[in-house]
Amino acid sequence: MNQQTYIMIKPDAVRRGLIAPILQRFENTGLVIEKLELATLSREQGAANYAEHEGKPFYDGLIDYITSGPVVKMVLSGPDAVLVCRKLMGATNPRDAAPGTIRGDYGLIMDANVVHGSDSPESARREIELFFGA
Ligand SMILES: Nc1nc2c(ncn2[C@@H]2O[C@H](COP(=O)(O)OP(=O)(O)OP(=O)(O)O)[C@@H](O)[C@H]2O)c(=O)[nH]1
Ligand SMILES: [Mg+2]
Repeated sequence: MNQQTYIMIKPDAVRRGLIAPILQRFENTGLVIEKLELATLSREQGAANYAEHEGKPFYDGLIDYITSGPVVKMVLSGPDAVLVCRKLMGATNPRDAAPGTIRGDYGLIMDANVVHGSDSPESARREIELFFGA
């Protein structure tokens, strides 16, 4: 099923100069990059993206981190784009992410796990509207 997903290269990866190799991984799949923009998230945008985690012990640190510097925001599209990107990214904790996945190859710790990707088509719609408008 052709669908869109929202992907973000997180601040730690941008700081480390990893935009190009990470973009390459997504392009290698054959998914189409529909939108691409460098920006620093406001605290409101960070909070909206991670609303499901409000109140958890790691929440404040998560918002500090995601707003700590520029991110690369993207919309990718293609067959099963949400699932394809989640598989390519690997497990949330880079320690558990398989080699060959983006988090497995470029990440070390849960608090700075390199990339964000929508976890369902519904999340994708919400996040694309949040970050790129309707
Ligand atoms: N320190 C800590 N951070 C967590 C924990 N659970 C989630 N996080 C952070 O919160 C982010 C969002 O969590 P989830 O949405 O459950 O994981 P995810 O969908 O793989 O990650 P995102 O693509 O960033 O949304 C993760 O990427 C982690 O950085 C936790 O138990 N401890
Ligand atoms: Mg998530």
